[in-house]
Order: sequence, then C-alpha cells, then structure tokens
Amino acid sequence: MRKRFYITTPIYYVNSVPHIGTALTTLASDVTARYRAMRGDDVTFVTGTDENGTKVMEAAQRAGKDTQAFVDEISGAFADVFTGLKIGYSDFIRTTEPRHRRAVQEVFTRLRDAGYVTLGKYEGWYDVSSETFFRESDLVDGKSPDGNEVRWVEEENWFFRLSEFEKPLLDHIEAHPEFILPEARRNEVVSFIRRGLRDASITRTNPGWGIPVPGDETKVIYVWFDALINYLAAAGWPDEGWQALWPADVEWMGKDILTRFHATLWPAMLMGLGLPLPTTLVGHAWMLMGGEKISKSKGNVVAPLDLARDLAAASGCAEDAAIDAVRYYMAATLPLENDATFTHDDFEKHYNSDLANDLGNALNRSLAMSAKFVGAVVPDAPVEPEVAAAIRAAKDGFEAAMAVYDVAAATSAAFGLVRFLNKHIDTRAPWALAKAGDPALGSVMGSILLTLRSAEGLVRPIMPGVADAIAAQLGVAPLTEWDAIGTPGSLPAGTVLSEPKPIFPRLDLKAKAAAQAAPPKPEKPKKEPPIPMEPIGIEDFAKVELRIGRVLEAVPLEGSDKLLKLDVLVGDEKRQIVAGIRKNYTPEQMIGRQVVVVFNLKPAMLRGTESQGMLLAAVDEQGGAILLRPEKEAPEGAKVR
Ligand code: ME8
Repeated sequence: MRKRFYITTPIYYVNSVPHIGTALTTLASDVTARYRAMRGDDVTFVTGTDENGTKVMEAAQRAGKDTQAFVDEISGAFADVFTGLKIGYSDFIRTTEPRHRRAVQEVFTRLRDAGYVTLGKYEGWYDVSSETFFRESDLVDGKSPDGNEVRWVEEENWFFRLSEFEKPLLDHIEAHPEFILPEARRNEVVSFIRRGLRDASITRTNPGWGIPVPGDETKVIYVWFDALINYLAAAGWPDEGWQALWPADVEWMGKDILTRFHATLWPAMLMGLGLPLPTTLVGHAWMLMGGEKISKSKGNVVAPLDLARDLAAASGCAEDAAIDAVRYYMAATLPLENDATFTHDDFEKHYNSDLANDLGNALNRSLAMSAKFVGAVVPDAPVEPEVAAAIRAAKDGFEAAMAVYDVAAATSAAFGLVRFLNKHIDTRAPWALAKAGDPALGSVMGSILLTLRSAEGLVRPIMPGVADAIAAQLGVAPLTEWDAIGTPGSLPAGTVLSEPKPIFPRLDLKAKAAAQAAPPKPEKPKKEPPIPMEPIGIEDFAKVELRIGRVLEAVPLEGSDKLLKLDVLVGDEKRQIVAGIRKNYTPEQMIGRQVVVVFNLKPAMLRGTESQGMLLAAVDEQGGAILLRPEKEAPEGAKVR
C-alpha cells in the first residue's frame, strides 16, 4: 500500500468563531497540501475542532446555550470559514464524534494496561484559558506565564508517566533534525525537556462534558490528552488500514502549543503505544495586532472573510479574487520564526504593490503586447536561456522553502518570478524589437508568455482561483503538475491567447489617506451644558448598565469627519457603536482597546447608521473625547459600577 502524504492542523477550540490567527495555520497547511498534490503526492489533509474542554463548556454556558448545540454551531462556523477561504481539507474531525471518542478511550486503556497510566493525587494550578496545568513555580504574579487566571485544583487523577520519556524524546529529536521546525523552536523544546518533565495529570473530575475515563464515569480525560489523539483517529486508528496514513508527514501549529503538547506529551504518548512519530512538527510564530497575539480571549480579532468582503467592496475586485488576496497576504507574511503584525494598512499595501501592480502589470502587459506584436498567438520560437534560468531559480527557491515549510519564503520565490517578468519586459522592450523588425521578437514574446505560465503554476498553491484566471487568459487548461512548470510543452506554440482582464483593480490609498489626514477645521471650543445640580439616587444610577467592551473593528463613518463606526464585543455580544471620537482617535488606535460601554442605551440612528450603545469619555477643552478605559485589563463584558 502506498503511504499517503498526511497533513494536519491543530483542531480549534470552539469557544468562538475563527479569525485570521486561526485561519493562518489552516492556510499554511492548505498551501502545503496543494503544493504536495501538484508534486504528485496522494495527499490527505485533516483539520477540525476541539470540543470537549472546560473552556468550551463554559463558553456555551455564558452564551446560555446547550453545550452540544453550541459546539455544533461553532464547529459549523469553522467549516464554513475554511470552505470560504478555499481550504481544500479532505476530512474535518470533531472530538465529539464517536470515531474520536473511541480512539481516545482505546489509547487510555492501552497505556493503562502497559503501566504508563497510573492513579495519583493532583494538586496544583489549572489555567482554563489554555487548558494547562501549572506548578506554583511556573506562575508569574499569581497568573499563568501568559497572564491568564488560574484556579487551584486538588483531585485524585490518572497520571501519564511522561517523566519516563525524557531520554527517548531527546534521543529522537537529536536523531531527527527534521522533527521540529523551525530550528530555533527545536532548541526551545530541548531546553524545556532538559529542565525535567513531570508526570502529567490526564483526567479531571467529570463536569458533565468530555470523554469519560474507561471504567470510571466520575472522571473525564484531560482535553489535551484527548485532542492530540485526533490525528490518529482521523487516520482510522485503531481499525485496519491506519498505516496508509500514519505517521503524519507534517503537523502544522502555532508555537504556543508546540513545546508542552505536540513536542513532548504527544510523541511520548505515541512512544508508549509503540507507534511511529510524525515526521515533522512545524511551530510557526504569531500574528499580532496592537502589540498582542490575535486571540479570541483578547477579542482583537479580524474575520478573514470580512477582510475579503471589504476588499472586494473597496477595490472592485471579484469576491473570489479577494479571497485569494487574503490567502496571498497570509502566505506572504506567514510568521515562522518571528511574530508578524497585522494592520489593515499593511494588507492594503501588499494588495496594491504585489497584486494590483506586480502581478497585474505582468499579466496585462504580457497579453496586451502579445495581441499587438504576435497576433495573440504563442510564437514557435526557442526560450531565452536567461528566462529559462530565472524560471528554474524561482522553482528551486519555492521547493527549497517548502522543504522546510517556509511558506512566506516560497511565496516570495513565486513573486520573484513575477517581478523578474516585469523587469525582463522593460529590458527586452518588445515594442522596440517590433519597430525594428528584429527577428528576436518571437523568442522574447514566447519567453515572456512562458514566464507568465510558470508564475501561474508557482502561485497556484497560494491563489488557486487567480491561477485559474491566468490560465484562462492564456487560453490553456490549469497547470496542475509541478514538473510541468517551465517546460515549453506547458504553453504550446500556436496557443491562442485571450484578452487581458484585470483581476486586481488598484485600491485608491491616496484618497483614503487624504480623507484621513484632512486638517480639522478650526472649531470654537464648545460649551458643555451645565451639570444638573439636582442629586440623583443610587436607584437612578443603577438604571444605567455600564459594561467593559473591546473594540474589534473601527472604520471612519462615510460622510462624517467626526464619527467612527466601531464593532465592540461586550461579553458575548457584538454591538455596532457610532462614536464622535474621530478627531481624537484613529481607527488603528481603537482596534483591540477596552472601552466602557453604556450597554442599555436605546439604539439611535447617526448619519443613517444604527448605533447600539455609547462609549464613556472625558471631555477636553476643545470638546474632544478622552476615552475611559479600565486601569488594567478587565474581564470581557465586566460590569462597571
Ligand atoms: O490550542 N497567530 O486551539 P486554539 C498565529 N484546541 N496563529 C494563531 C494565532 C495567532 N494570533 N491565534 C491562533 C488549541 N493561532 C487546541 C489545539 S491540537 C491537538 C489542539 C493558531 O483554537 C495557532 O496554530 O486555541 C495555534 O496553535 C492555534 O491557532 C490554536 O488554536
């Protein structure tokens, strides 16, 4: 049986809908899957959702929903967003499915039978936000190392004898340099293991949600022990045939879940079961926003499909092209070793310079000149050696980058060829050759078109829709075989080309900047109405419900130079609030910030837009706003009294 190429993503907690942080790993996996398929591998690509944890149960309770109904809904939202982003997964596993529950109970039983799982007493701190146990010495100012609240847990529990695997893990990492990537991350893992591994508590008292311990319904299996097994369950283990998939060729994830879980607990569990380890674990860095990790709990999230929708509306590109633009941005900036920062400005700049300019020009000029100089037909002429070398170099660069799962470097290699094409058109100047009747014209135009065809192949794993559009404009079928990239046969002489059609119209950033930078009109200082002297009772004050919210999105309100339109998350509820703070705050300053919201204010229409609340602010001498915010991070949705 031929082993399939098996790619996995983390399975995502269904405590809230996906954002560009969670979509990032899935996109990296999708680019890997599409690339490997083009190379001829039989690819299986699995993603899914992690549904059994305390934090998911508590999120359902906060939303006032039945837990199963809640996880069904959010898991469905993940699948929808991934489908919207053209993530071509072959399987979507949910940890509430019978196939997963059965595999988890089987792993538990086998490890208990083998003596690797034993009963003991757990006393320590538990961080529900990351579902992690911590020692007293791990805590920083009474919180988890990431700053999350912890709670004390004292329970009789089952323990996995992780400490026995220190040496085998270190030996495996040393013998397999490809096991943990990127390299810097491997060193972090090695020093973590060298500091000593403690036996891991792998059960919790049953809160009425989770996978019960076989033979002991009073306990459920710890959510991380449970979740990691999804990779095996999706391979069909323990049923016949799992060897066709297992071991995974690559398990993609963010750096936050590499060291403690995927690079220690998980391989130790597999060693205990006598199963082979995944070939490679990739722990990429984070996408930050406003200096913090984009995260559901921090609330500073951007929804990837909204980003695409807004781009399509602002630029006039088709929605499918806008999805590919978001995919391109995520791939081009995919943080591997170091964290990257997301801003709307950076996204728009990448769109204009790389897609509208570089790719757009390359496509438009190549096809327009072909129509003009060679009758819109691919000439029968040899490829210029310099062009063949450039295509080869870009392809090699892409392959070398993907061999170490550096998606950003692979994307840059593909776009290096697009930029080469634009330069080559400038230096070879086909218009001058045509004018002079130079016989080199055929070879030059043929080489230009082959470069475009090769660029189509190289960008295909990242932007499948755009690649199809390029192929259609070239008048050929999509280039889906990696080996064909750069071969003259991939664009036969005599092929009739189509008219160039722009895929990515430019965004007018100058107009936007001018609108934002327009000097404010001098205004007379406003007189505030006098504060009424009539005292009110506490019962009057209690009528006003003030709550802490977090600004998710902020944009200037069209047609007003004073108003910003904000999406504010208050607890579990998203409110649209129009605030007159534009003179004092830019949208960028607002995103991610905590604010005080008058939560029970009647909705009002401001400039034709509904405002569902109000922000509290002090008033400066010019009548401008100085927003109130809690002195330190407050719990999401907290009441203000
Ligand atoms: O940890 N930048 O699920 P999760 C980059 N259920 N990547 C980010 C990111 C950001 N700002 N935010 C999230 C879990 N991610 C567990 C996994 S696997 C057996 C169980 C990505 O919903 C990154 O891949 O918290 C991170 O590891 C993953 O989302 C965590 O998703």
